[in-house]
Amino acid sequence: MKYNNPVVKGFYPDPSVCKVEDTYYLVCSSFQYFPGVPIFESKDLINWKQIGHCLTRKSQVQLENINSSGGVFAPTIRYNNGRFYMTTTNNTTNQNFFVWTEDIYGEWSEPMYVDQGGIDPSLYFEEDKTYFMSTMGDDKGVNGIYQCEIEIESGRRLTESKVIWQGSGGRYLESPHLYKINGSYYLMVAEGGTEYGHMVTYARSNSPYGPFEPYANNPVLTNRNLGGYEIQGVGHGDLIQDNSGNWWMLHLGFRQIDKWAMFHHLGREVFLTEVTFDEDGWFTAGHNGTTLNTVDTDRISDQVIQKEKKFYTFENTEWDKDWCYLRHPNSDNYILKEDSVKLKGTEVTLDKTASPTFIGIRQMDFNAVISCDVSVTDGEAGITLYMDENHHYDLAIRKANSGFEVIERLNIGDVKSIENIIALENSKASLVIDANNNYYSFYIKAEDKEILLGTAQTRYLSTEVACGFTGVIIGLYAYGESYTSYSQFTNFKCEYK
Ligand code: 6LW
Repeated sequence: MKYNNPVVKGFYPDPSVCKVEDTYYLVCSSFQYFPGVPIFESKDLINWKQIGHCLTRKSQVQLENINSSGGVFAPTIRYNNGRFYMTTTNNTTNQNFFVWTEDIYGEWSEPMYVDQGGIDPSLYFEEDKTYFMSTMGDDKGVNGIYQCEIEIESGRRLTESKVIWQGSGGRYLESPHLYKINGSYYLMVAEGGTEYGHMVTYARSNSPYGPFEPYANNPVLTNRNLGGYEIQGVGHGDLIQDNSGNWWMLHLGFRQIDKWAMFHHLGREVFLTEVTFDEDGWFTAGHNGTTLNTVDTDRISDQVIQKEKKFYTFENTEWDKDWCYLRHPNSDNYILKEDSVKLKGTEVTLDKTASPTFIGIRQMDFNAVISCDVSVTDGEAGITLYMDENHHYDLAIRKANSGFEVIERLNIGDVKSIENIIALENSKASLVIDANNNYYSFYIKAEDKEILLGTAQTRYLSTEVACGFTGVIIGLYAYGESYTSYSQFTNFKCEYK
C-alpha cells in the first residue's frame, strides 16, 4: 500500500510510541497548552485517532504564566506490567516527572518527580529495574545522555546519574530512547537541533550503561541534504515493532510552505518511516536515510486505507480531545455545548503570556477554509490564527463607539496593526478565513455578501519568524475589560481542501 506523510498533521511534536497487544499508542508534547500531552491510538500505524490527554488536571502540571514554548516538552510513553507510563519535562519549572494509568482512556496519576535534570526523559524497564534517562549538560556544559535507576512506585532515584553516550558530535543532543533488541541495547537520540539540520543517530552496546558503539553511518535518518524538499527537520523519533516483526520509526518533521521558502507555520508533525535491521544487527531507516512524503510499502496490507478527516465542526469534534486552551483556563468563561460555544472575555488579551479566553484547534493543513458565525455582546470576539502572543492574526467583531465593527488585526512581533475596519449593521457576522501555503485571506459574510478585508502572509506566523516549538492554532477568543455577558460562536467549519 501507499501512505502519505505526515501521518498525524498539525502541531503534534516529539512523538513517542508504545504497543500493547495489537494497538499502538502515541503521545506528543504540548508546551503552554492545556490539557497537556495528547494521546492517539492506531491499529495500523497509519490512521491515528486522538483518545485523550495525559495531563488533564491542574494539579498534574504547572502552566501558570509560563512562556510560549515553555511548559511541557517531549514526552515518552511506555507500558510495563499492566501500566502505561508517560514521562516528560516541565521546562519552565525544570522538573522531570512521570504519570501512570492502568486505563489509557481514563485519568492519569498525580506526577511523580524524578531527581535528575535535563529534558526529554525516557524510561526503560528490564526485569525489576527501571532505567531513567534524559539529556543535559553538566556543570561544565558537557552534554550527554544521563541515566540512573529509579524506584517506579515513587520516582525516587536509586543510583547516581551517569553519562552513557555523548552522541555523534551534532549540536543539541536530545530525545534518548533505550531498547533491547535481539540481546543488544540500542540508544537512539536526535542531534542537530529541531530545525533544518535535525537528524536521528544511534549506538549499540551489550550493557544499558554502555560503552556504546556508534553506528558507522550516522545519522541514520535526516532530510538535511534534501534542499527544496517539502519535508524537513526530520528527527526526534521512537522505534516500534509491528505484529509481523517489522520495525518502524515514528518521528517528527515539518512541511515547509514552498519549495524555496524555508518557513513552516503548521508546527512539527508526526511522520512514519520504515526501519530495517541488517544481519549484523545495525539498522537503516527510510529511503536512503531520508523520509519521503509518499511511502510505498509492502509491510502494511493493501486493505489498510489511509483515511483523512477533512472537515471539522463543533458537532464532529470533542471539546476535551480536539480543542485546547492556553495555560489553565478559568472554566467560568466558557460554556461549551454540542453545537456552540459561548465565551466571556476578560482583560487578558491574546498578547499576554497568561490565559486569555481562548479555545483552539490545530491548523492541520495548508489549504483550508475556516468559518464561524460570531455574535458579540461586549468587547471583542472572533477567530485568531495563533502562533504565540507576538505572532497572531485576528479576525474579530468588536463593539465600536456606536454599534459594532469587524476588524482584521495583524500582530507580527513589534508590528501590531489593525489593517482594516468595516462597520457592521448589527453585532453578528460570519467570519471566513481562506488559507493556502502562502496566504491567509480574511473575509466577512453578512447578508450573503462576502467582503475581503485583507490578506496576510503565512510566513510571519512561522517558526522561522516567531521561534519556539509550536504551530498555528485556530483559536476562538473573546476579550474585553468589562464583559458582562457571553459572545456566541456557532456553525464553526474548518474544511481542508
Ligand atoms: C524537545 C527536543 C526537541 O524537547 O525539541 O526536536 C524540544 N526535539 O527533543 C522541544 O520540542
